[in-house]
Amino acid sequence: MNLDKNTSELEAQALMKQIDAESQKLGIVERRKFIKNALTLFGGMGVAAAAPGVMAASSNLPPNVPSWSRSLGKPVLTNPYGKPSPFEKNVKRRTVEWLTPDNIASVTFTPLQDLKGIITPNGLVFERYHGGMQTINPDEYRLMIHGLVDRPIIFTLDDLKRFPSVSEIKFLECPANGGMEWRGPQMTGVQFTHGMLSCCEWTGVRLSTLLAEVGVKTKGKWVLAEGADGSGLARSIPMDKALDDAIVVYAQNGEALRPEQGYPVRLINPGWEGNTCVKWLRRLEVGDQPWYLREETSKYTDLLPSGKAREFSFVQEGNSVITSPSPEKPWKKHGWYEVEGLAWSGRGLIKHVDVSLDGGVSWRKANLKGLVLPKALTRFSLMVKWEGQPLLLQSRSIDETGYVQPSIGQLRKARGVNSIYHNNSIHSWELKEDGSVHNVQIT
Ligand SMILES: Nc1nc2c(c(=O)[nH]1)N[C@H]1C(S)=C(S)[C@@H](COP(=O)(O)O)O[C@H]1N2
Ligand SMILES: [Mo]
Repeated sequence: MNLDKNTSELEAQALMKQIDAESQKLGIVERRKFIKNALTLFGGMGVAAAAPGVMAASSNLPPNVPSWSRSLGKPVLTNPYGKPSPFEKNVKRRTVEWLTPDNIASVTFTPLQDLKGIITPNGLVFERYHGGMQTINPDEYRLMIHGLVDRPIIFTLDDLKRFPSVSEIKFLECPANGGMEWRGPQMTGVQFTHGMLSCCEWTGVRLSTLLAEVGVKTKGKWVLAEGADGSGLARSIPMDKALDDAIVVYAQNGEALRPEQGYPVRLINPGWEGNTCVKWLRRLEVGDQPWYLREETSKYTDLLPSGKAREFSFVQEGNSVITSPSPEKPWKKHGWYEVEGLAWSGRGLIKHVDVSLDGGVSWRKANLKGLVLPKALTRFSLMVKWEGQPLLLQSRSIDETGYVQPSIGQLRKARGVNSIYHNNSIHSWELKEDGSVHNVQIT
């Protein structure tokens, strides 16, 4: 798989021009020449990645005063909507070309290896579409609530924003996360083994608030949530969940939902399968039974060895993964390193994370860093001194219900290998003597 075709020739030329102009301003002719030569040298093979390094290698390192300390910077409003440094362009969503037949009913993965803390920046939240991304005019947006209710209603976006709002940090995970690993290690990086995962601060109205407004009839036991995109994705949510912590969301990490995440309104069912978190939410219909019993719609189930299917596996069970080191983040020198990763449970708080360096023979307790919140990503870390010995790295989470993350062997015993969904098994990385990291499985 070709992960990165770095920067194109054009971009490299633009970068060079910029460096040229800046150098001229400073009268740094020598450096400019040097860069020009270097660029020709590196031509066509990842030029931009080389250029910044080349710059640094010239006159910007101590004891010299770097160019950026001797010139004025760009004015305010250079980027009216800010964006990351051009040197961070490798931090991006990625697809796996062979995974889906087209790129409309498809998925991109979050670069977990590059993130810090627990919040996923909006531009890096993984995307999952059944019928592509839609861009909806908020003036033409409506949410209809009907079915077994006393006062069916159609809300505008402004109407929704007048209700008391909540803001909560919750993870969102597609149940297919890790699904390619049921039969054996397959994906080449943590972005692909675990990147159908994000964690945002979501703001919106509790679904319970809206349901109180319309008045649910006593026979109303299920809520059908339907999306406005062409896929018409619809999921039936049990009334208990709808009245518990479900949120009708219009903001994400402080700003309006991104189109990728269902602008202007989506449903968030904290801790539950991502597919229940219907984007571009158009309609909520209260019924007395799950929707698929009334009409054909697709269902998310797990095919078991017995030939039977497990259904209503709504909760994303306790999980964890080491994000550094990882195939994308090898170790390059001997000495101290911080092993870091993420743990999460759809049942609530992460209580405890263990890290093993020897494939699960012995375990050490990891630290939980920063915010530890229910149904949110939780960051763990452990300092490790590496002297070049090979390691078999694993992490194992325990949540507040006492649920211990299972091994892939335990999970296969219970579910076989025909499932796509709900592989929350302990993940293993093999760190070799050269510091490179590889996806392996230990049962
Ligand atoms: N309307 C609609 N909602 C949808 C989908 C979709 O295709 N259409 N995909 C679902 C699936 S399968 C997942 S995993 C999550 C992904 O949310 P994200 O794209 O914000 O990461 O959205 C869910 N909601
Ligand atoms: Mo999904």
